[in-house]
Amino acid sequence: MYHKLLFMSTPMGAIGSGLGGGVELTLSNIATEMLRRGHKLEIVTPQGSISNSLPIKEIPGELIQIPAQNQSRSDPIVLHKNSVLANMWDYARQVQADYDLIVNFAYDWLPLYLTPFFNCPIAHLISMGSLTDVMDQIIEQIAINFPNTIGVHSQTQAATFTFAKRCICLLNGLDLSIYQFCPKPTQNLAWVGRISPEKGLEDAVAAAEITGIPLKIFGFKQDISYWEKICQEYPNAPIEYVGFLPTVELQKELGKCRSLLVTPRWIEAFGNVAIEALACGVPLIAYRRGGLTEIVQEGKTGFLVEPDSVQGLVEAIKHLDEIDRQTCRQQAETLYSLEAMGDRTEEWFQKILRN
Ligand code: HBI
Repeated sequence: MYHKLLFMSTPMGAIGSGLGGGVELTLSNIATEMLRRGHKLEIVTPQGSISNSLPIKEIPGELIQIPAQNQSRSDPIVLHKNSVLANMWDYARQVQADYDLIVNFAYDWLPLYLTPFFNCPIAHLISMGSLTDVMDQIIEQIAINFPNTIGVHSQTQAATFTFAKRCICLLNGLDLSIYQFCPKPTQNLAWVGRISPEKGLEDAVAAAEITGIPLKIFGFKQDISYWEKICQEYPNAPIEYVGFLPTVELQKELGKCRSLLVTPRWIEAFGNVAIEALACGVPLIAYRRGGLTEIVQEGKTGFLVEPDSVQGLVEAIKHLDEIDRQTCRQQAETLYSLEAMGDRTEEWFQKILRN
């Protein structure tokens, strides 16, 4: 049974710009797998997107959607003039008759509000936990009136919403063929992510200073003053800022590390960098917070640590030799391959189309 799918990307940035965060990777991976399975598909995305083989439809408009994670709970919805989000959904309205299912990847109010106005069914893959009252309300309304159409990445993320039991949990998936298993690591620890306060980098740096084990830092320096504050606070920490690397280069460097430290201050819906590390055979040391609590298999593929406890990180580092790196790769192959994610996603789509 083949479907005609219309994927609606995030308005945060053109595909390939990196501005769309984890959603860019998620959308591209699901699209690749759906095409491989024989489904027809088009991706609607802001102008300026680059995408090797994926069929994209670029839409003009202002990329000025406020990042939802920067809003406070009571913030109202803001839609600017010539919003690319509004333009993308006007295009979807015009072509909806050519598709069996529309899949929304944006964490925005408009696609959810428009759902009852469309004839074509719409699936929403929600990329973050509960952030604002107005988003919670509209997601709940759709979850109730359009059963099975709300997808999430983890039970912990779903649990941030009052309607958790109405959410379909999809985990996430990667193209494992671009992640090479590395059996023999160097001594280095790794930290990967946007360098921004909610990612808690300072704790990983503190652990490197205490243990004296070098820490390689990968990621986009989003908040320069935050980075400079860390350097002033830990002048002797053995850290090296590698920079933002594209996936193929990142996995090569990450794979050589003894462990990935994951130190989020906020509830990460999932943990894309964590499954990238597992795919390379790299054990995880992560705060017991958010989606990571469902990824780390305690004592087998890593250790979960008391949130915000640097001492906990230091303690876990001492036990790294107990972890078999092959087991880490195995978990990625069992749970996070494109095949496994494709099965979960296809099943979700069928469930909606059977409604
Ligand atoms: N904020 N308003 C808004 N819309 C999005 O689609 C969105 C966002 N913030 C972050 C984000 N998407 C992606 O980076 C996700 O990967 C989290």
